Amino acid sequence: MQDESLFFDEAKIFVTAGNGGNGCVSFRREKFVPHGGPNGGHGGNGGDVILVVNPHLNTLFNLRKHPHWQAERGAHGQGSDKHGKNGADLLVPVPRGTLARDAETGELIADLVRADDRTIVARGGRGGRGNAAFASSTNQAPRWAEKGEPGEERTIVLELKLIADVGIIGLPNAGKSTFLASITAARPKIAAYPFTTLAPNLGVAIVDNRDIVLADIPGLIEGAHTGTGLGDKFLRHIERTRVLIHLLDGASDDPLAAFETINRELAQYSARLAEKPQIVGFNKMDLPDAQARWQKLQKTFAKRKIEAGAISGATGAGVRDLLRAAAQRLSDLPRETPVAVEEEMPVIRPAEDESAFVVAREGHAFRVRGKKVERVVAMTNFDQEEAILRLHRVFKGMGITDALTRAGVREGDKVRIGEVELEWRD
Ligand SMILES: Nc1nc2c(ncn2[C@@H]2O[C@H](COP(=O)(O)OP(=O)(O)O)[C@@H](O)[C@H]2O)c(=O)[nH]1
Ligand SMILES: [Mg+2]
Repeated sequence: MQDESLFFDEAKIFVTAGNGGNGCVSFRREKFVPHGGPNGGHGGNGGDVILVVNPHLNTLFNLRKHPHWQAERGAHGQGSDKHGKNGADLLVPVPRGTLARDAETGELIADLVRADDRTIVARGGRGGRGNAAFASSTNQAPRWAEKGEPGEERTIVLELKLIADVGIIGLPNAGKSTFLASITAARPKIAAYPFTTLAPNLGVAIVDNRDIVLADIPGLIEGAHTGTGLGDKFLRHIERTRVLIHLLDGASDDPLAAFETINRELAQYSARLAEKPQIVGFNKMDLPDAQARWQKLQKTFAKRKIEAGAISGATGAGVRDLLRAAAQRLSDLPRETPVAVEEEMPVIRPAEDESAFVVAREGHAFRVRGKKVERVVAMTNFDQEEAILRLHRVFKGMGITDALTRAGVREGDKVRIGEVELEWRD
């Protein structure tokens, strides 16, 4: 799908944390001791999947190419109290400015801004305990062990919001790309990718010993806020810039109308975009047409108290002054203006009651849902009779047996918990 690949600032990845290793059932074997004590070791914990900022990355392109990430599982426990090794965590590198959301719920998981920011997106399963852990005064030789807990699985949508100080906006042909190319020391790294022109290009300019990151934001046209020309994808990129340089094609028929068209799009997308400080760059002043129009428009901008400068991206005339003005605006802003995605208030959830559960009918069967009960079942080895007996005790203790009885469960009915289907016995 060509269409899809136009944007590498969005990626969907599938992450699977490592399963916990199984606990081991084993008994000591000593000379002259007929029944040694239990010595089955624990399984190792599964590795987590962790998103980590790598400041050298500019895009999510690699993640689109490699969407599947699976961390190592924990090793199984062994006899002689040998615990399984923990599975290694899996680090998934992402560029600065990556937002991660749960694909199912849309919940914001992380906003990775600084170099080395990291967040766990899928937790490895806990290792199952070996039978040594279950020895008690009433059962000195338990013949069961826990299975490892399954690692979390999740689908995650990543969005890249660029972190640029200055956004360069303007209608197509205003001269944005030329302007960025003329001022920036480094050519953007993403140039090698074939669809570069549709992605915001980043560049760094040095103004009075200060690095300013600029983004050329293409795709703004009339109707952009409704998605025309995929403009809404680009508007999103502007959210994090702090100052805008608004370029006008001085050689076009009506630069002022172009100016207003863009500002309308910004305002219709969000009030915050409309309020961002703007400096107008009246471009292509190397052309006589532009020079003639500037005479009139300069006064119009002055009257409206809009800061504007005449420039030529082609010759470089006026460009340093414009950058200096932008740098000035930046330093006028309060230092750490929060430019992140504040419209999403942090979601405060009441602490989840892990042992809560619900019983529901599922056709002729019953389904029990709950975090703890699902975990306990997933960690039960149904080949071990004593493990099943223990599960029954846990069900009783949690009130699940009573709840199922009240719900009308009968001998022989199917009871589903997580991935497991049990046949009910009294
Ligand atoms: N004469 C002149 N042409 C320019 C100037 N800046 C850009 N252009 C030309 O205008 C056209 C559009 O420029 P471009 O940078 O691609 O605009 P963008 O669509 O805003 O990125 C290209 O043909 C450029 O060569 C300038 O300062 N003077
Ligand atoms: Mg361009």
